[in-house]
Amino acid sequence: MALQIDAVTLFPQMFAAVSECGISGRAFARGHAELQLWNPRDFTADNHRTTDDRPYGGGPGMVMLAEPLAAALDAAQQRQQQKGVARPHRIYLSPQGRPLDHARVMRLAEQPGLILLAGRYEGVDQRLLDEYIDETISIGDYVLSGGELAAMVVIDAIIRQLPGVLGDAGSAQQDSFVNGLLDYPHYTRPEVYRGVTVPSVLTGGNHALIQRWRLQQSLLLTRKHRPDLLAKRGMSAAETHLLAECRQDNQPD
Ligand code: 9WO
Repeated sequence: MALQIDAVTLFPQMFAAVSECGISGRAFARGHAELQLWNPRDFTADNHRTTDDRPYGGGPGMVMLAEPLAAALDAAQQRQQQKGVARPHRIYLSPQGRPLDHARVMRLAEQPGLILLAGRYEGVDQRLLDEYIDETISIGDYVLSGGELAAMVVIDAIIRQLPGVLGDAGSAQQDSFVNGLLDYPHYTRPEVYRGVTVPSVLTGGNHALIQRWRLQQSLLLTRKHRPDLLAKRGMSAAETHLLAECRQDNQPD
């Protein structure tokens, strides 16, 4: 059964980036997932189609009204139920959420249905969040202009994990992040580009050596840029040896 995704957003046009392009676009076209967008502006009752108001307690900016969001979320939930999803998992995108990582992506990919709420302005009335949201997710420690780009990041990351979306080659290549390390560097033709030659091990044809070099590069890059990942994951004796044997020069950025 196709993964059912609904997103509530003031800017549904933005989601064309994920629904029409690349691997995710193809996955939607082939029916691995279905995306329905809901604009809270279409669920307003007043002539001005108001979706925001000033914050109680004062301060700068505006807060999204609970009522139009509730009506849009109810419509989304109704559609999910028509598609056979009794209890869709409801996610709000916010810097205040739990950080997104590979493990969380894999658990979300097991859900039959997801409803994503993308906020704008300075945020959403807390009572709406308390009533509707199962989980708040952050894609990183920075503020965006709204939750839409974060929602698209979540959608893209999940769709790549659905069975059949990536070919066999793609699935195998993914093992790189599955093993908890950063990816190794990639090279393609020409063998000499502006005087810089591809590392000779990659053109030497010894596949055991190539595998060993790639793991070594992954370990070096992970130690340099993401020591937190190495600490969390630990290293085998063989990996420790691989790291110890390379010299300080000739290392990736
Ligand atoms: C706006 C703002 C303006 C002045 C002072 C403080 C402020 N905070 C915010 C703010 O957090 N706005 C958010 C915009 C409200 C919820 C939706 N928006 C959002 C989501 N921005 N960034 C995200 C987000 C989501 C997931 N992961 C990283 C960032």
